[in-house]
Amino acid sequence: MVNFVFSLVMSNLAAMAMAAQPAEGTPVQPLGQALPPPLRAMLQLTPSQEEALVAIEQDLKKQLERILTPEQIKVLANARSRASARSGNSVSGPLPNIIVIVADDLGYGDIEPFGSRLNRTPHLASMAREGMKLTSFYACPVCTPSRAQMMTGCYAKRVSLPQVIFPGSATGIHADERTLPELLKKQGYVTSCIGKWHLGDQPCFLPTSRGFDRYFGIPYSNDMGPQHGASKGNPLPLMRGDRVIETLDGEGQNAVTARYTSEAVAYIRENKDRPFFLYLPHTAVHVPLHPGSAFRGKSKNGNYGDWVEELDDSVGQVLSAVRDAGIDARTMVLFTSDNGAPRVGSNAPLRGFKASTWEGGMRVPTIVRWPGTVPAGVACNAVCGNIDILPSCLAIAGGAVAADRAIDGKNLVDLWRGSSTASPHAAYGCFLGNSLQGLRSGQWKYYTTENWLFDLDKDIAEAMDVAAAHPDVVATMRKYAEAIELDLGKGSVTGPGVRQAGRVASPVLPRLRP
Ligand SMILES: [Ca+2]
Repeated sequence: MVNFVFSLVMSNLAAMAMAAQPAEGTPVQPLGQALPPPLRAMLQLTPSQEEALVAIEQDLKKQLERILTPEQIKVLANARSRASARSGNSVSGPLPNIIVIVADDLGYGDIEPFGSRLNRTPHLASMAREGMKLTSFYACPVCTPSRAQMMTGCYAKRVSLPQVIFPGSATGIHADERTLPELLKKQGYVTSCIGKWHLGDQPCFLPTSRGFDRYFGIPYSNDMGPQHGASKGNPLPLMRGDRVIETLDGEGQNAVTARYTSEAVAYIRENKDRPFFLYLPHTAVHVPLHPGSAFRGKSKNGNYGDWVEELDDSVGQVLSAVRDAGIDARTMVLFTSDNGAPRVGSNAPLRGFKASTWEGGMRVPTIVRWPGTVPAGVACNAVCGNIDILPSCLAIAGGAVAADRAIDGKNLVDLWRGSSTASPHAAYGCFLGNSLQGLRSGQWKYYTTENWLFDLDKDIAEAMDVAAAHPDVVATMRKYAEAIELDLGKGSVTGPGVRQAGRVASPVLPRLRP
């Protein structure tokens, strides 16, 4: 045991070297924190063991500073950084913070860095200049399955959440799934969900029952008022934790983006000194449209543009909070949307709208920003999607996906670093509900039922079927589709790789009055 602990401590000598000689602007690791949180979590140390380890670390650090020159300490620190990079683990020093911002129903062509000239989004434009645009990033055609994919790292069909769920639904993420916040907590993160959850409103399915320390927001879409009946809108429950704290009417909804943003900024300030995961799925810009009063009537694109511009302002406030907290270089921020826009928005230059597997239904504007790690001002066209968020975030937190179950997502960190431009997916499945309607592989998009093939490099708008000219590509795409359907089943058939959703026997509607 002594040798084991000693080897663990020795393996982090270089980390202590970094603490002894921090690079300019690098926060000094507190003594006793030299063991990375993943190792600390694995060891499950008792308080007295922690104390003893701290003493050993302090002693070793002193000896290190006595024996080695400052130059040698720098060499050690650099060697550790290189080792981290080789292992795909971005951790060198404190674990990076992770912020995932998700817009609701925002289209590919709705923001400046993806071509909008209608909506003013200077903060997202700036985020793209400081980071990487992911130009072939896929969500799902609708809300719930997209969120299931982000939280589980699996195709929604695999975890049996392929359809939109409604207030009082009996289903949610199964307790046996390992959600992204649960996995990050094991790595030592604190976790918060602020915004639209849409993965079940029963107590056992709420964010605080699925890995988040905190929750604040409207638990489903903003058109699901009582209870998705004729009024199709208000009132809506605003929750904190597992309780309804307010009932929102139209005015209440107008203020919701600003309130989410204030909560997010406060959370960043409060947790800047420890690794945190902030998941910020906005209610904006899903219909009915509720821009805040400061933005109403200000855009050139009606209420929709007003709300897009408020969303952009919110991103700006979050990034400012990160900068002001001095954690810019150790905070990865990902911005994306949960599906393409309906007709009120723009998916230009893509074909189709929300609720379809045309590119416009599920290819979404996505930006990753992490100064010093993600190169600035570049675009990556490798095929990837929101099933990859879980493995990628876990990788930068020093963890790895569970080996005891199928996880469809892949680690995108090499793409994000710019050290690779190759998609980790031979083929990415495009599902509508339980049906595998299409596949994206490299430049090709293939539709399984119609036998249509589009060359997206030449025809991003999917206007010309070229299947007849490329029988070899069609044959390969069919093989990919067969492999997925062998695993997950064809259409409504449940394949061997499908796992059950969580289900309660007697669901209840959330009480609208607190
Ligand atoms: Ca949506």
